[in-house]
Amino acid sequence: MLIKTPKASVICESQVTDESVYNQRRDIIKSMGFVGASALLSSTPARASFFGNDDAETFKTEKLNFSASSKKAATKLTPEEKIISHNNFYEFGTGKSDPVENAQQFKVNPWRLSIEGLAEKPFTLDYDDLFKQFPLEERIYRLRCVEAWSMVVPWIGFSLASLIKKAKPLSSAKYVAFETLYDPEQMPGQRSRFAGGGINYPYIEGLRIDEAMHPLILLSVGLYGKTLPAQNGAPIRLVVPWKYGFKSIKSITRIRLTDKRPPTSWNQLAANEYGFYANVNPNVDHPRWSQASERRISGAGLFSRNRIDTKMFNGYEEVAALYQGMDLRKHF
Ligand SMILES: Nc1nc2c(c(=O)[nH]1)N[C@H]1C(S)=C(S)[C@@H](COP(=O)(O)O)O[C@H]1N2
Ligand SMILES: [Mo]
Repeated sequence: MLIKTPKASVICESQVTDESVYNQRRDIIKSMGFVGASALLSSTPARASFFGNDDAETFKTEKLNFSASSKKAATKLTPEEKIISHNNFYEFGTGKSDPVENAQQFKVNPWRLSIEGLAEKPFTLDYDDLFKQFPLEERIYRLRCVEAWSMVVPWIGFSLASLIKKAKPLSSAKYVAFETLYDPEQMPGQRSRFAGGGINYPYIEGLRIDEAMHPLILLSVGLYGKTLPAQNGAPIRLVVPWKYGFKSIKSITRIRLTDKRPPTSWNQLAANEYGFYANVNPNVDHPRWSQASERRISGAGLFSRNRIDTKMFNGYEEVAALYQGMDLRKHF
């Protein structure tokens, strides 16, 4: 009998998560400054890159022109080096530091994002359009992962509603389905069930159309004044601030208006753990852990007390009307 064993590099990707290694990387990033830090990390010999092509050009971010939002941040921003080095992006590995290490040769230009389905005027955006078709603004939003950590991020982007409106949805459009790039050549997590955490790729997500039209939702093309780093979902990703992080799908290629509720990746993987709605809700626990509090990832040390209470809808109460009359324990 042939027993398949995963490649050694795959095993260590998911195992090396202990704090000393984590801290060591933080120090490297600090000493390098942000630019070039990830390039260094991806060629660190202790951890073989999935790509093994260290001569290839590494991912670069560029300055963006945008208008700042009028609202000031109520909380301190999460430092940039944390936002770009503690990620979930299973296409590049299931460990928190896998994306920063494995995504540095990700090619995002040329890119095509289509908006299609039940619309009068479906259209496609190419890479340059992503930054030009709609005015860019900065919005400081909290991102709360279902794993009970959170960050405060200065995102840059435009509202999803403006993109959907431009396509002129038909009245039969009840839901919006989203899809991430499918490219196993570039995304090692898509090459095997093991490497990609069991998700059936491409990663997919969905929203009800009235949720999708809420002005809070951002299609983000940047953070901290620059285009998105690869590990944060370059060149364009969703940010739905009142829902758990897994709704905020990265590196989107397709947005489809539909009359049926679309399947979603995490719900397909474990329906009892990840619902379609995924609203941040301290009163509905994940079956394996509590959602009542969260660890705010901040500039403070790993051992500092930065656990805070989780707020309903992640604090964005203005969306409550969308769910009036719904049992949010049933529709979690
Ligand atoms: N395509 C894709 N999008 C994704 C994910 C993923 O694995 N693949 N992970 C999600 C999860 S679980 C979280 S918490 C956020 C993390 O976003 P960040 O890395 O920018 O903080 O991305 C979400 N979007
Ligand atoms: Mo998450």
